[in-house]
Amino acid sequence: MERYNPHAIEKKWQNAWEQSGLYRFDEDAPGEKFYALTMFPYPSGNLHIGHWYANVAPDARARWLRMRGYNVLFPMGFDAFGLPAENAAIKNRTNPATWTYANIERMTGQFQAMGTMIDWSRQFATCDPEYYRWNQWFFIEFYKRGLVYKKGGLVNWCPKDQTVLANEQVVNGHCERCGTAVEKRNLSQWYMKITDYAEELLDFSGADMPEKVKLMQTNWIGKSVGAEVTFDTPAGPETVFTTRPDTLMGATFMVLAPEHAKVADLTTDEQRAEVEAYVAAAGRKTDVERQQEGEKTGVFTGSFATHPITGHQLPIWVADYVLVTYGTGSIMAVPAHDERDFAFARRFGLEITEVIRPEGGEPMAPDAQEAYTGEGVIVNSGEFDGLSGGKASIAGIVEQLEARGIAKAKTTYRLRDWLFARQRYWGTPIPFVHCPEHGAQPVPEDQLPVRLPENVEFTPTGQSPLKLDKEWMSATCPVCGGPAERDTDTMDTFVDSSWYMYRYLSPDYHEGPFDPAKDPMMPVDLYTGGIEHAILHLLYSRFWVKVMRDMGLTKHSEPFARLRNQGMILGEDGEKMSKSRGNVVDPDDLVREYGADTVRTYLMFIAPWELGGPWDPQGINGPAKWLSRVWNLYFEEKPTGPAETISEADLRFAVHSTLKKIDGDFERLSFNTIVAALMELTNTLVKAKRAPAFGTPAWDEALDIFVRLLAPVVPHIAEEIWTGRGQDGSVHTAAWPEVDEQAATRDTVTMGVQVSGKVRGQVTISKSATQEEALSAARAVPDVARFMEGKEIVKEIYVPGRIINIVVR
Ligand code: ANZ
Repeated sequence: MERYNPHAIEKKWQNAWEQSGLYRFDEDAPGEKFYALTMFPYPSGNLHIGHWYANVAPDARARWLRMRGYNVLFPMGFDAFGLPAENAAIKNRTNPATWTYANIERMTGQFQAMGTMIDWSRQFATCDPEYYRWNQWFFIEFYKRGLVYKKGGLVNWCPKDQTVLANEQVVNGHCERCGTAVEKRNLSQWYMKITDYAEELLDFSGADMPEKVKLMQTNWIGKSVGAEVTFDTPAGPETVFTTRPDTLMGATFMVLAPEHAKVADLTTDEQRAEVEAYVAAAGRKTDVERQQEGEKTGVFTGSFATHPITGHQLPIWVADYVLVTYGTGSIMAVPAHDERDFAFARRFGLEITEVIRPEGGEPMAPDAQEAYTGEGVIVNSGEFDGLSGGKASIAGIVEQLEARGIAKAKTTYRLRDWLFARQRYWGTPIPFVHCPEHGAQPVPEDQLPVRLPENVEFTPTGQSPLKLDKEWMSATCPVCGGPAERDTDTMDTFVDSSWYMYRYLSPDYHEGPFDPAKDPMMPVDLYTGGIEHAILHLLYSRFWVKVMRDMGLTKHSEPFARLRNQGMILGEDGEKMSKSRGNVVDPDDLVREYGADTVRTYLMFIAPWELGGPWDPQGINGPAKWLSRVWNLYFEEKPTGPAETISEADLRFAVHSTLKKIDGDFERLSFNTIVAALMELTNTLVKAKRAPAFGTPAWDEALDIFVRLLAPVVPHIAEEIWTGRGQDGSVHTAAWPEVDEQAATRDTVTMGVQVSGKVRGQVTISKSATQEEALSAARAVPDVARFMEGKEIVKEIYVPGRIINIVVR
């Protein structure tokens, strides 16, 4: 008999599957459709262990569904635009396209070595002109719908990447990609009006996503319900946004953001030098510095605002704790009930007026150390006194203020419009031309795609590299036919992943981004990937699909019906794998040493899939040995050794209860327990070879079922066993076995018996045993009896199916 040698079988089967088109998806094939998708990788050049971890388990699950009769689409592509390609190309003096396509080829080979059931006939890269042409088409369609606009203003600028960034790409004031502190620049930029969909994006009823992901998106959208209140100022009426209109009578001063348009007008001559210095200093600070909880800073403008109810004169200050990008960029400060205002008032000796008092509480002490932010009764507020105040009761207050024309109900969102343009080379060119006569005009559809020029110097300068290709830049105005200039910005690369799930449905379709006849394949039934995409990618793609729906392109409102996140495989040291830490595990090396099936098994077994965990270099030996045992089970002569007592019923119980468990585990995406169950069943089968069950119909059934159970997890060895047994076709198109419920259940249960908390023996009892039956059977177990000898029983605990504990003294 030959020993298990993965290298002799894996390549062979991969080639055979490829040749027979085994994994080609055919929408006309029978079976309920199922669209399983794993987030596509960036073509960095190498599939690392994290890619394997992310792909292997969903691949196994897609295979399981297919064997259960679903018609499964499981495609893959490459998210190919972006800065790394550009940076690598600069470093290696090549073109980003050359670098990217070479990487794609290499990584496709690595995916194939994994033995996945990916349908490669549908593969595309987002840098293919046939793909990005539809980004351009969408951009123009969105523009026609009023969802794309160009606007000047302060934007986030990464000085290292030399490009603007969307708010979503700024993490705690730093560039999400390179970690450089982000600056603000005043630039005119293209935006996408995602804020039109803010409210709908808060509705997750059509998207089953982990709570954490929903929460992160909800916080990012940041809905605040409150009111707008207008104050008169010497520079005209100024409206503030407040979530606490119930505290209006406690407003004792007003604060403007340093960038607020009225600052210059409101600043008196005496205050001008101080205010200008402050505004300039604030402009030099990064957002991180401004958001830091330090001592509050600010300056008085010299002007006053008029309180809309009392007519009191409130001093107007400028302070950088007020953000120009939120609400109206100005606030009414209520120091008694807002912590930031309180700190500010204490620092600058401003008035503090209590207007909310806890039910039955004492008045706020003059030397109070903090603001009171809770609920209570309104005080010091004239006609409003005695009403309840606090976040919960603002609706009633707003109504009253509205009736008196003082406030207007207002809902504000933290979400900003999506800054869409980048001043870099490797992205989709914005399909607009600028005509001196007719301004910005979309490129006519029949001229799409506007292709990236190939020979440009793309070292970042802060200006788009496309500006350097004068020939490329010259165009004609679609309105007057006169000379015009192409827009030289490229799109944010998040556009590419916003609708790619539709492209897989008809990757060669030329009449539109996808063939509308394939729309019923959507939404993706199960989308899997990393939690790092919880906000940007998911929010953008959810937005995109809602617009597609409103355009009449799709019937769906959500791209992903169900989302699940895998965890991360860390280095042996528990740290994130990285070249600089020297803790990177290379899957290619592992495949060379152990074969893909072993690596697949280990990655499914190593940890609960959604948690991940540290790599254990010893751990892979277990799966390697297991597969050898599996191999021997089928291909080795009947072994000699002490006889076992496994009966036909025992064997059928083991097989069918395992099958049932595995079905449940696949359903719940509990992959490590699937491998554990397969290993346990292997032990039983190996023993059964030396037991009365051997050679019976139950034995044949066991071997026939077991090879099918192996197929999703270890596709190569399963295929080899399948053919080795002389079975027809491929195991991967074989039917998944049906659970025989009767065989899968047993009315007995084997439980450990504890004496004073330590397990001393085992007892097999009827599941319907009474407490007394269970305990007397337990006491009769010889090892248990031994530990009870000469002792007094103080307590006996029996939890059916779980615990038997006899406490002695
Ligand atoms: C008066 C007030 C009284 C407020 C009080 C709070 C408590 P969220 O919940 O995050 O939406 N605010 C408004 N615009 C701001 C800006 N541009 N920069 C900094 N702060 C701003 O916060 C809304 C509250 O944050 C608003 O309600 C306003 O202060 C402040 F006892 O108005 B409040």
